[in-house]
Amino acid sequence: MEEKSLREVDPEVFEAISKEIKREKENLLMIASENYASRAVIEAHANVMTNKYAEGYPGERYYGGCEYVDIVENLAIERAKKLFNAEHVNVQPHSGSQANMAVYFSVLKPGNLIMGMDLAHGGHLSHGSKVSFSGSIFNAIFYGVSPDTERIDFDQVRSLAKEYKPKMIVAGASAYPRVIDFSKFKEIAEEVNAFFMADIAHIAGLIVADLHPSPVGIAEFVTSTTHKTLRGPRGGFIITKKEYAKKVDKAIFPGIQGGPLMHIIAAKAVAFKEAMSPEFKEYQKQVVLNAKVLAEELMRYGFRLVSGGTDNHLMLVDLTNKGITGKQAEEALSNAGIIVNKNSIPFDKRGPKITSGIRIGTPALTTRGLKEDEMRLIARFIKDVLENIDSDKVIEKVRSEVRELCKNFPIYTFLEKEE
Ligand code: DSN
Repeated sequence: MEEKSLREVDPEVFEAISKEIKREKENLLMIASENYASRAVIEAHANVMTNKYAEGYPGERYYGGCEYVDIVENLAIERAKKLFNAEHVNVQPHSGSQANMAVYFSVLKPGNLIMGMDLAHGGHLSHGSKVSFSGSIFNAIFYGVSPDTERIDFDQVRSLAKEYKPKMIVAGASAYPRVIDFSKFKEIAEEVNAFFMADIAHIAGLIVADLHPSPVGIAEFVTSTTHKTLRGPRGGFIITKKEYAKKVDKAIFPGIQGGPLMHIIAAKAVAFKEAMSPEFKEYQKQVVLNAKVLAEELMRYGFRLVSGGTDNHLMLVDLTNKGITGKQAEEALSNAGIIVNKNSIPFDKRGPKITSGIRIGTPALTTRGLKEDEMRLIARFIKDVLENIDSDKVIEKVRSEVRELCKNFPIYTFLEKEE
């Protein structure tokens, strides 16, 4: 076999990857669910374990030659168990949605009722939305936030649970800036004899650093991704109590997945190791502090934040009083080198393709080393752009300030020779 480099074999893909590296270096990545995986994590999943079929679990595979992939899967499992104080972990889900799918299939039957957080109030597609498998295979009802506090309305959670008796209650969100009270959810689940699943994809890193209460030991099932605040490779995992271990493992394989992605599992093992370090805890503290400072500065500039602030790594900005839509804001900020996503706000009058808000997160910028002073500067950039979205001059000025700031916080220097 000829061993040519990617650049030689496929210059188009090589160039797109090179441009993506440059984009990640030269912009302020503020999408709350994104991060910069470490060099070790990147190296761990760009390797020959992508070649290996390993259907089954360590020690019980359907293929020969699994001795080394067993090592990495066992490392990933043991590290995740230690990190989250878990009885059982499955590290094979290809994504957060597949982790959720496996949990549903492990104890529910098609047509059973699940109750999750309304997507329009910050929930997730895979928590019962009609347009996802979760809402087409299962039936779903939704709770949301209260209009006054914009925090989860537990009176509504309880009354819906009592009226409809869901088989499973799902907590977890992709656009909720406040602490989630998992114990309260569990209390309600017990009252109606429902399973309780907590999806911690967004806040897993905060949980590891004790900056958010953990649902492990409370919920029967905890699902997560590895690439958000946890800063690992793109993928998912499931934590469960011992009594559901077999059911969950079977639901993943052979239930919904075939061969696990062993190169990704190797990178998950590395990410879990990194998450055990004291530096990781310091990093998470800074993520939360940065979000707090950014939120305060934005409010000082007259932006309205959903629920009046943030407890975690993200905030939702309601742009109604600024007379612009989320779509306009996303585009203008992107032109200035600030990457966020338009996002519905609770009770949004606009549809999901336009929206009245944007979601902003601090995990990736904190990985780059940005701290409170830079958050104040970025709040000013955001204000300048959003108050002048039709001014190319203002956007160009902010764009050059963003470039300067990015230059002062280099990232992925080990990839420079690849560009
Ligand atoms: N799409 C992810 C997010 O941005 O939060 C959730 O899957």
